Formats: sequence, C-alpha cells, structure tokens
Amino acid sequence: MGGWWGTASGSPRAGPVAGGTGGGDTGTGDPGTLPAPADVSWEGKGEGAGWGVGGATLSLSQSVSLSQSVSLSRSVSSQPEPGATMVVTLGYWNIRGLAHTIRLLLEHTETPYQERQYRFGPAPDFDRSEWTSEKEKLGLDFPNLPYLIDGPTKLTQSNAILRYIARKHGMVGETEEEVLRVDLLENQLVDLIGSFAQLCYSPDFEQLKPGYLEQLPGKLRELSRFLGSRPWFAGEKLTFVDFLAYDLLDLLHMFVPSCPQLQGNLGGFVQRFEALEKVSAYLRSGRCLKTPVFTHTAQWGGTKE
Ligand SMILES: N[C@@H](CCC(=O)N[C@@H](CS)C(=O)NCC(=O)O)C(=O)O
Repeated sequence: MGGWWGTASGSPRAGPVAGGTGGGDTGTGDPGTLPAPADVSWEGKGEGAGWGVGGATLSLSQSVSLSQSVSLSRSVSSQPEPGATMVVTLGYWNIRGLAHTIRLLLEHTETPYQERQYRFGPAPDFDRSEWTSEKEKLGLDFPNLPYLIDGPTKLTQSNAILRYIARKHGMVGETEEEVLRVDLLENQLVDLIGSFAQLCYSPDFEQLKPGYLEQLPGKLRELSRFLGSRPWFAGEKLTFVDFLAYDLLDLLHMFVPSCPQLQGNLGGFVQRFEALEKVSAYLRSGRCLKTPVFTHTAQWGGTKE
C-alpha cells in the first residue's frame, strides 16, 4: 500500500503538502482527519525539494524543514493533534487522468493539499486492491477516484471537485453570461474529453482513429469560435473550465502535434494558461504527472513517456 506523507503543521501557505507515489507504511486513518506529523513543519516559500522516502518521492513546493532525519511514512490515528492543520487530500491513481485539472487548480489557487496516489499491481493482473481495499471505507457517498477530502467535505466526481475548489476562489463565473459560458463549456468539454478517452481505450483504436481525426478539426473550430478574442473561455476572468479546456488541448496536442486547429487563438490560450505563475511552476516541477495519461489498458497514453 502507498503511504500518507507530510501533513503540514504550522502555517501551510500553499501548494501540495506531499505528493507520494507509493511505498511507505500504510495509513489507516481517515484522510480527512490526518494528524500533522510533529517533525514536518512549513517554512517559507520557494520551489521545492524532493526526497526519496522508502522508494517513494516526496515533493513539496514550499521548502520544508524536517527537524530530524525521519521516515515520513507513519501510521495515522483518527484524532488530529491539537493545532494540527487540516489539508485537502486528493485521492487518485498515480496517473494524469481526471486528476490533472484538479492538481493544476489546487496549485493555481495555492491550496495546501496532499495526495493519496493509488498504484496498480504488476502485470499481468494489475491488481487494484490498493484502492478497492479502501474504497468503501472513506465515507464517500459515491466511492470513486478521484476523490477530495477537505475536513468534513468528501467529494467524488471530478467536475464537482473542480467546482468546489473554484467556488472558494471566485472561479465559476460571476455575471449571468459568464456562468452560462462556464456551464455550457463544462458540459461540452465532458463530451469532448469523453470521446477522446473512449477512442484511446477502445480495442478498435487503430480502426477508429481515422474517423476521430476527421471530425476533430470541426470540433476544434467550434471551440476556437467560442473563445473568440477573449483571454479566457468565460471572458476576462480565469475560471475552472479553462483548466478542463487546457487539459483537453494539451492532450490533443500530444496526440496530433501537427493539428493546425490547435494553433491560432487556441494555441494562444494554451500559452497564456501555461504562463500562469503557479501553473508554470507546477508544470516544470518533478511532481507534475503529465504521463501516463490513462491506465495501462489504454491503446494510447497508457505508458509513462
Ligand atoms: N465521472 C467520474 C468518473 C470517475 C472514474 O471513471 N474513475 C476511474 C478512474 S478515471 C476509476 O478508476 N475509478 C475507481 C473505481 O471505479 O472504483 C469523474 O469524473 O470523476
């Protein structure tokens, strides 16, 4: 089982508290009520460090002082220590998948968070029990991945998670026009991302790919028209749908790098998005999971590049 690492104590300012990719002791507690290990504290800012801990990597975007040379893996009790600071926990497979947008939004909003990354077992079985053994124990209404636990708030459904974070930061649209554009684009992007994922997971990938590529320019032209000359899809202000749009456009660029419809205003949008300070820092950091995009069963994007 993977471990829980590096819950913050003191005054967490922003960013991931820990990004674990496996290894370590098993945390047995409720991720919403993790206590802060006494030996990890927050100190200042700055692009982070990475430590190999028990075969895993712990990456922090702030500088973190460890008062002793310690194992960061620890078992977890259900009672937080007095004064312990709760941080948001994001649970997902150790892939990009549906979590990329959430990770980007947590980074952009400087939300302190920790990750619980579940791993598949080795081939040929790709055992899922690291996740399934916890799935029903987390108090989720609709147990699934990704999940987000923020104290008493326990959410699944990736877009509900995005909206939850975005609402706290005024990133869901303000005027009626902005809200309409956010709602419309969110659902349009669900369809577009869904059809791309469906293609990539299909056993008939090679036969279906030409048809997918044939309809893609039309879909991208619609997106381009919808964006027009606005900086962001809702208008002047960045909203959570820009994170979804960025993810799709970036994936499509990885899939068909030469696609002309990904240039123009959509290309400009991607550049603007990637230039956002915290986004840019995250994308350049070692903790950004750009690949594998999908799980191992996908015909495209299922491997680490
Ligand atoms: N509509 C859901 C889809 C969630 C989903 O399909 N999760 C996949 C990974 S992308 C999974 O493995 N879930 C774990 C499970 O089904 O137990 C969302 O947007 O969050």
